[in-house]
Amino acid sequence: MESVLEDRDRVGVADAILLEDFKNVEAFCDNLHKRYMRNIIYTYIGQVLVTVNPYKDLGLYTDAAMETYRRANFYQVPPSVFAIAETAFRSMIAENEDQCILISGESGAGKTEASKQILRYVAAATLHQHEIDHVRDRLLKSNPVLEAFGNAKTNRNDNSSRFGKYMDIECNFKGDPLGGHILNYLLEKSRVVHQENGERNFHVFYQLLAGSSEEVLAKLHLTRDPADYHYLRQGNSSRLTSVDDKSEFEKVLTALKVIEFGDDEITSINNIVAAILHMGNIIFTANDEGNAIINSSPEIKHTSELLSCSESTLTAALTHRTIEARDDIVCSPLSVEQAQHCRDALAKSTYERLFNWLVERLNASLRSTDKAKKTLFGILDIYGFEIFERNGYEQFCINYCNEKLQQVFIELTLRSEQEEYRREGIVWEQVPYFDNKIICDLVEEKHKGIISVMDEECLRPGDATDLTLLAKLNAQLGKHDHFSSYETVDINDKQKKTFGNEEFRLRHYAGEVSYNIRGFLDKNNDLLYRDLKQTMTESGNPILAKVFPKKELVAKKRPVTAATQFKLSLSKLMDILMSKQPSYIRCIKPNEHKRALDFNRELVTHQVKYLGLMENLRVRRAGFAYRRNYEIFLERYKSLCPKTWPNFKGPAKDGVQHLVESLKFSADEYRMGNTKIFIRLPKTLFRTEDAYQVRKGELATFLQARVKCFI
Ligand code: AD9
Ligand code: MG
Repeated sequence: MESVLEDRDRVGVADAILLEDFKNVEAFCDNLHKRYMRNIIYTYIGQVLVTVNPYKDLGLYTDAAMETYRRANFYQVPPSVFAIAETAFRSMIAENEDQCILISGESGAGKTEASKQILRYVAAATLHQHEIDHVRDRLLKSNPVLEAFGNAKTNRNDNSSRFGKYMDIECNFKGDPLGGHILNYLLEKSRVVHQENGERNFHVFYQLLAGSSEEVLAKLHLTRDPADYHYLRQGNSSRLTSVDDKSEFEKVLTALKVIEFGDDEITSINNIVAAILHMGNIIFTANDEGNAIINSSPEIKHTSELLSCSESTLTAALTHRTIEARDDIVCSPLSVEQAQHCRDALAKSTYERLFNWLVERLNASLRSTDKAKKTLFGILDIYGFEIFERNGYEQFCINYCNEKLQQVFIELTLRSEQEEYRREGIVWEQVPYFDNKIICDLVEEKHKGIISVMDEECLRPGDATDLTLLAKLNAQLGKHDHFSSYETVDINDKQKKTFGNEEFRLRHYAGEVSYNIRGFLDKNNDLLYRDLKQTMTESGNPILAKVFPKKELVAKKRPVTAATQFKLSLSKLMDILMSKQPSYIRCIKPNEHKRALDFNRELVTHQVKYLGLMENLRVRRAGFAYRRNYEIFLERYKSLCPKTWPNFKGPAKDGVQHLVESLKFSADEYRMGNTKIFIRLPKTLFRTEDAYQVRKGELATFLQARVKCFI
């Protein structure tokens, strides 16, 4: 039975394409609402899956539930992430084509949860064999490890991804996983040293304190209480009701064991994490000359011990800066403020490099030794669009990334729709839609975009500051439709008073965001003084020695800025995504309170609009709402026409032709494509479906009567 057609009065339509009033955002949201209140969180727009975060466990992801989707036809089972996974998986095997699942939506909408279920589904897809089970376990266990180090509580989401992740599962021709590869994007490392009120540092810090044995804790010179650490207490939110740090840490340790991390590796990791906590507690005071000195001797002692470097070298590197000028080497003392900045830079850089090392280490353990040809099944789960009270450099990068993904969505959905019409030989009507390329260009265009202006200002010797950067942005981009700031807005504009004078505002596809310019230059420069680098290259901790290679010290070229690096890695990601067969999951957040069964109409409508779901729907409906392969259509409705019942011998297309004639479809109601029938309006389909239901009832009564005759 075609599940998308069932119970439309009670639970709405499972595919929004069947909505009578498909241009109306109200009708679309009504449908989502109706379903959501009955715990149905999934709805399709054609092949695109829309999900609304239920904020409670609905028992949807049991092994039994997974089994119902195995080899099931997309339209014959209720909408689900599993159906998306199944369809992509089947098409990977049948067509030998690389796939990718793109999951988008704002922070807290449910992307990471969806990505985990997809991974589970794909990893569990085939029979058990020792070698394959091994790969499967490692793929699944990479998640808790990366989440511990890369996720944190924000004011939007208690388990917010603070890095972008693209994972390829490498499969053989049968779909068995042979290996995997993870690409990670821009970790929000500023969180290591600072958290806004109500937020936390990365989970692993709290987990280490809550979950380590007394013995380990003593070795790391740590206490149990997060409030003892400057890097953990700034958000005033170190305990979470929704997360048990202790049991999460156990899961992480188990996962590390499954991935075959050695005890020595785990000790090295713990030492680095603990060292960062001690580092945050190092206090600088000014000596008589106003230069920074370190008074807190236990902290520097523990830090250097755990980083396996010399205490005196680390002390010197945190309080001095050596500059090589021509043939001269000048060592100058730092002020207290500079030294604090240096300390934070070291903490951030050390953590970021540890994270990158972890990803590399996971990749090494996921690397396939099998020489067989592999097809790739990719899953993209990246940080969602963010608007906070105060938005900084990180939000700028995250939102830019979301603009790029929206581009891919527009390009691929419209393109594939056009291609389908062309393939089927059906005339296509153009649908207008908002193309956000203009915003991507504003950010990334060479020589003109925000990133270029920022890089220029970073390279300018002398007196460049965040405020000179803002002035330059105003001068160069002030006239752009999607850029504004206090300076560029007309004095008579009522909006003017809503601008802070250290902000610029971007009109994103998802809404307006004001970014505070403070910290932009520094974060973009992302420099670590040479003295600190040198200290770290001498570390006896094997991970640190690896991630701070000596060759970095002799590199003459200035490293590329953080934003340019991010731009380059996103551009590579776009190429990866474009080269694969995409499937989409669009996640919607129903309310701001992480509450179940709370459907905020305004909030949902806003997301539906900016995600471009209405355009998506219009494009799908531009000509024909419903399309189905001739074989499937005929199989379902063959009982409605004497010529096709009980079986039609001949091409399915001819059978369908008889069927539509018998059902008296008018010429305008449908088109016969090369492999599919296209039906213009849902009501035609519903009429057919109703006739089918009646006929099915008749048949059932008839059969029952017949059975009775024989008893
Ligand atoms: V962010 O951009 O990384 O900040 P995500 O990834 O979109 O965000 P996430 O998947 O982490 O959001 O979901 C947030 C929370 O919503 C989860 O921690 C769950 O508590 C809850 N959630 C999300 N999806 C589901 C679901 N399908 N079933 C039950 C869910 N709970
Ligand atoms: Mg996430």
